[in-house]
This record gives sequence, structure tokens and C-alpha cells, in this order.
Amino acid sequence: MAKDYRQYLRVAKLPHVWCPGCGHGIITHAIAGAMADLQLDPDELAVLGGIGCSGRASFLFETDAMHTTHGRAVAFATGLKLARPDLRVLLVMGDGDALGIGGNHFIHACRRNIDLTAVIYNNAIYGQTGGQLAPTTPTEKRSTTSPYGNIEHPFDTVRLAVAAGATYVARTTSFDFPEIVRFVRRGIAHKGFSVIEVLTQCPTYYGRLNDLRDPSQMLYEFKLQTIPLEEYNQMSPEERAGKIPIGEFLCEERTEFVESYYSLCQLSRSV
Ligand SMILES: Cc1ncc(C[n+]2csc(CCOP(=O)(O)OP(=O)(O)O)c2C)c(N)n1
Ligand code: SF4
Repeated sequence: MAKDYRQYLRVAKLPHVWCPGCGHGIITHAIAGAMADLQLDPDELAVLGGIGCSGRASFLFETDAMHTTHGRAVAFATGLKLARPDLRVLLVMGDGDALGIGGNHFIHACRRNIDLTAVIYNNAIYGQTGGQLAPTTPTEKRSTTSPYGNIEHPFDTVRLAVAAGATYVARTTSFDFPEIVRFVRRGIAHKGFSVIEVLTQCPTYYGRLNDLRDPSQMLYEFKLQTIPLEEYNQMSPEERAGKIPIGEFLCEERTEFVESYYSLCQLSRSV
């Protein structure tokens, strides 16, 4: 029988502290849904987060959890996975956490193809500290540190993860709850480094600063801006302008780091 997603949530910690209309709750709920679909034993799971509004998701799961330092969740998770390869280790990280301060850890986890599942809560801004510019803030969009509009180009998380060597890469938005569940489920089941980017809304900072005060309007914008990958691939460059492809971009098998590490340990003992 399918498990109830609530089994995976630390309900005593609810209500959560996120602002009304924040998308972080949608993603957290979806991750619990993926765990329930896979009927995982909570004792086999660990969820790690960094600092930020998103990092707070780590202690909402009724699993082993670590609320680590900003940008270092991948490093903690790497140590945990090497020490306890039997655990399924998930990362809940903000875009600033994963790709700004933690960017170097992120690309090397991709390169090593370590068996972790990274869910990136991408609200395109540093939420917890007051809405500063992130490496994911779209060009021309406002943040508290770019009041005249961002002059930089944002990272494309999917292209970065694929180029760095992750072996499962998907993107969706907080508008599409079932798709988040499906991609996280597939990411957890995949052996290797899995990256699931979820574009999500921070109405308090990103929304307020960019004339999108209403969270439902922000969700609707995601619906308007995104195009399923198969459809996107058929579009001309002109049609693609301003559109974001969503879907599964990569799912491939490649040697996984923890397995290689333990094989090496065994080999070194036998010589
Ligand atoms: C080493 C270090 N630098 C900076 C900070 C301050 N800090 C805490 S959360 C945060 C931004 C969080 O943004 P993001 O990771 O995108 O998550 P969000 O809050 O948007 O979910 C920053 C800069 C910190 N805690 N530690
Ligand atoms: S500041 Fe933004 S990201 Fe943080 S809880 Fe509020 S709406 Fe969510």
C-alpha cells in the first residue's frame, strides 16, 4: 500500500516559517510525496540543507537531517554518503546556496557523479537575507542590490549541471506539483548525482521588487514562461526567446564515486 507523505514530515515543526505564498512549501511537500511514492523507510533517508529559507526545509523531514552552513551542504553530504553508503541522501538547497557560495562544491559533485539527489529551490534571489542579487537572477530583474536591474547574465542550472557531469538533470517549476514529485522520485531512484531544479516564487522580495506581488500571478508567470523540452526543441530561435525549457534533460549511467571509492579501498587492502 502507498505510504502517506505526512509520514515523512516532522509535523511537530509545522506550521513552517516561510512567508505566505512562498513556493518552498510546495517543493517540500512534493519531496515528501516522492518519498512516499517510493515507499522509502525514513530510517534509510537523510536530508541536508544549507542556510537560507530553503535550507530550513531540511529539518521539516522526519528523517535524519543536517542543517549545515551556507553553501556547504554538498560537502557534508559527500562525507555522509562516503561514511554511510546505505543511506539515500537528499540535498535541499537554495540557488544562492547551491550555485553561489556553494558553486564549487556543486560542480565537483556533478563531476564525481556521487550518488546524491540535489533539489535546488531556485527563487532567483537571496531570500533569507533580504532579497540580494543571486547568480540566478535574470538579466534586468531587480533585487535589493540591483535596484536598476541586473546587468549580469544568470547561470542556466541545467546546462551547468550537464556540462559538469551530473547524470540525472531535470527542471520544473512550483506551478507543476506532480512534475516535481515525478522528477524527485526519478532522481532518488537514479544511481549518481541527480539535479532537480525547481523554479519557485519568493513573493516577499523577488515578487515585490519586480511588480509581481501576488504569488498566484508568479505561479501563472511560470506557466506562461516555460515550455516542455520536446516542444522547445522544435521551436525556432525567435520562438524560444524568453521561454524556459522544462523536463528531463539527461538520465544516463556512469561510474559512481562511492562505489569506485570502496572498490579502490578493497583493492588497496588486497595488494
Ligand atoms: C558563509 C556565509 N555567508 C553568508 C551568509 C548569509 N546568508 C544566509 S542565507 C543567505 C542567502 C540565501 O539565499 P538562497 O541560498 O538562494 O536561499 P533562499 O533564502 O532564497 O531560499 C546568505 C547570503 C551565511 N549564513 N554564511
Ligand atoms: S523571503 Fe522569500 S524565499 Fe524566504 S520565506 Fe519569504 S517568500 Fe519564501
